[in-house]
Amino acid sequence: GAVKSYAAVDLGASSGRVMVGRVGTDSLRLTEAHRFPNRPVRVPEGLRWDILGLYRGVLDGLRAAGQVDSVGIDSWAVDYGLIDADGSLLGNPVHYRDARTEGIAEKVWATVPAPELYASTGLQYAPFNTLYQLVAARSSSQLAHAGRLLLIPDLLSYWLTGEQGTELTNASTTQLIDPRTREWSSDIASRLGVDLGLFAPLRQPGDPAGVLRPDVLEEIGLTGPVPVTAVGSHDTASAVAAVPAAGERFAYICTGTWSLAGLELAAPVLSEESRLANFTNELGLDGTVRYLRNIMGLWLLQECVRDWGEPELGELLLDAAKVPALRSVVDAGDAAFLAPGRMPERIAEACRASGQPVPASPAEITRCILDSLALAHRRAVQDAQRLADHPVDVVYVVGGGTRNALLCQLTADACGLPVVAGPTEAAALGNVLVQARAHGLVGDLAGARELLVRTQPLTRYEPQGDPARWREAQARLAVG
Ligand code: LFR
Repeated sequence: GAVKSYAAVDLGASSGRVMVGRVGTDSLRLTEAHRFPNRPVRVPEGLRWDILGLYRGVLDGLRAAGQVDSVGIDSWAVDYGLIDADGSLLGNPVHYRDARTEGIAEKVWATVPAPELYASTGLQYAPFNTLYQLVAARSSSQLAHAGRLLLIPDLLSYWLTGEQGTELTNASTTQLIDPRTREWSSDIASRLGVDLGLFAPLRQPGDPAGVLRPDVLEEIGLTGPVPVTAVGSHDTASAVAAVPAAGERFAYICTGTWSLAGLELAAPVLSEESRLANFTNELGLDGTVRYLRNIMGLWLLQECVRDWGEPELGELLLDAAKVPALRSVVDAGDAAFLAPGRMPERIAEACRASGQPVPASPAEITRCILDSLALAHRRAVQDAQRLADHPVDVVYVVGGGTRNALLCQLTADACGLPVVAGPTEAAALGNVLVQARAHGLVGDLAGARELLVRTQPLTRYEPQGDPARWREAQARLAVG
């Protein structure tokens, strides 16, 4: 049958890429057209995204991708650009790790108590949820001059097409959407002084999102019309769409800068117990809910590697594998690790504070991070099953962490469940599959996942060792 080509723009916190997916009725091949670093910049007012550099990377990538049948864009969540009455971007989008939201949540909860906010929006507490960012910016002159707010993928899509929209899966990370109705929560917004008129109309994954503008086509050397298709524009929504699972009894962990660990559910879990366990209900494809917990993820290691002057990662992991297991662990869910800088010292301090041996060498610190991540994966997978009353038999690991065999094996050991690892470029694949589906090439979500199982290399890890060791390590941390 016919093979179509889709460009998937996938922007992560440390790099962006443009991938080309070639999809037929029984084939799926992904190749990389262009990869570029994403380096945030600290200016006097705070930490900012280099959005023009990212847009340049997108254009370079689309040029390298060549003629395609459609383009889809996904990125990290919660962040946005403000647009003035002339249609121009106001300032540089603020990075979610910027300090401006410190102390804001307490202000918000004084107006809408935290339990009520959770029952209405289903989002776990994270200082950077768009709602808190908007409240932090309430009296800024940029917000006063803004006519429109576009989330990062929607902003890039606007620059490419001239059309504005708000894609639903990413909108669900603003803390302004009700996960039961999948519509804006106007009551929460009005009580907190957030103008929902800033947002462009909601779009569903699969909706058309315009065509590349003539000047864009000319710049990248393509022939129009080239449509842009709304995908699960939150990278985690795209990654979950590409979990190669069958049935319902599975957990997933999307690994990268973050580890997002949880379940795919048919309805949100909004109980007070769930809020206290800090689980989030983000929206997925086809009416699904991504019930998951944010864990600091490989950010902990990325920041250490930066601090150590970028040593070779493969060697570091080999050395870490030789360090005795579970000597010291930290709480990889702790928001204390959110900000950049001094990561090896902060990890060592956390070990000292909990009375454990203090890791010193890069190999020891790396081992501590991987053990801690596996432990946090275990806790999230166990808590999610209990809170959602949804048992699982297998854990799927997708994303960048699938390259880290030690992390995959430790996750299997910690969870006491088999881990199936792959695909690595899950977000890009989910992005491609939603475009292919919008054009009638693949069936429903289950059909798309079957295609992944048939076409993508997957690695299975069986749980090993004594699970009691993980229980004991968990007991050393004050949490859970
Ligand atoms: C992962 C991710 C997470 C989100 C975090 C911040 O890339 O999108 O899902 O919580 O980045 O936006």
